Amino acid sequence: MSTAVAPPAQGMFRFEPHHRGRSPYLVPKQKPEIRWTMETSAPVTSSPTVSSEGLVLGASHSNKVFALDRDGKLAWTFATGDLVWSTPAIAALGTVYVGSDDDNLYALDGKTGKMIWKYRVGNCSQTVGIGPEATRCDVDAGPTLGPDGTIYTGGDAIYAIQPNGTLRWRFTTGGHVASAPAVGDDGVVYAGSQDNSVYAIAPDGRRQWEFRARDDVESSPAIEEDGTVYVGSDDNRLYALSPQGQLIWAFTTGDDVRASPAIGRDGTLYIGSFDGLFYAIRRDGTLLWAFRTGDRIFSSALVDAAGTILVGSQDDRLYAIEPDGKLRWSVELGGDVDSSPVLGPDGTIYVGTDDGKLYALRAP
Ligand SMILES: [Ca+2]
Ligand SMILES: [Ca+2]
Ligand SMILES: [Ca+2]
Repeated sequence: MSTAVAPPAQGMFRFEPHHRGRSPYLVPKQKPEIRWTMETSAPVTSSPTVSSEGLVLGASHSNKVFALDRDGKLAWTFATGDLVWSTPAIAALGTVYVGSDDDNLYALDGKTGKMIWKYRVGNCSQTVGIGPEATRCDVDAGPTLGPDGTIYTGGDAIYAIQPNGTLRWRFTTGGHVASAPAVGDDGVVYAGSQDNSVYAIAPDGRRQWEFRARDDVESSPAIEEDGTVYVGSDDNRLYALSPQGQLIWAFTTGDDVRASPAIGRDGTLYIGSFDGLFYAIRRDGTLLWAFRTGDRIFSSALVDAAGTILVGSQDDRLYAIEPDGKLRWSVELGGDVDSSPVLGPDGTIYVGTDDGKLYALRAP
């Protein structure tokens, strides 16, 4: 099966389909100051996305998706029918894709925020609110934009949706999928599920392999240049899996690993755990260093162009950590920093917190 290659997407969760978490920009040397905040009145767990024109897209548990210019001026908002955990993705031509706990994947016009289409994921009898049936079809994974523009997300299964809003394939899982699918150069799609498995799915939607962890896999996989797949699990481990689905190694932390790994340009893996530690792990699975934060880490790290790491913690801080594991600076924000930080071209950091705010931070 040949795959057409379109211009790369402008942004998405973990930045690109391999999910390596690498930013082409630099984390500020100096401790940054708050430039502006956007008050959303509900926790911001979703990660911001910056368009190539500098538009900042965010979403929150206020049910809303919003776009701000680089000065924090609101360009548009779009209301969904329930909480938004999903991170907005922006395609090459500017269409914004985002999921909601109302069980829809939305395509929005990036300039106006107007809805182009919505796709109902699954057929849950209760779409909004709390309880197993209300959350089973939540669209909180990614979405991830593949090299040919296909949109991958999760819900009651793993979904591949065409850019025109029609289904390409649906892959059945035994549990909810909160893990944002990663897409390899060969078009193979990898995602985890609350059924404890990691799945590899061929471009035609058929199963290639399944790897069983010992607990939920909510972490989103990352794919290295050599095809190795790295993913965390609630069984406290970070797994390294071969492209054929064989276990290469497992690194054990002290608690759930819900964050997604970042892969440095030298192959070093960076990931936090609910044990409060942030780990740098060599590609052979041995510990390089660990950095202690004051609470659980849900936020997925960013690696900048020079190897500096940026990550949030539920101790309400955003940390910049040097490649050798030493603290560069940390900033206290107003609540758990579960959102994954992103960098703009000018070094501005965007991140959301549980206090309901989206922050723009910049060195003085
Ligand atoms: Ca729902
Ligand atoms: Ca656990
Ligand atoms: Ca906290």
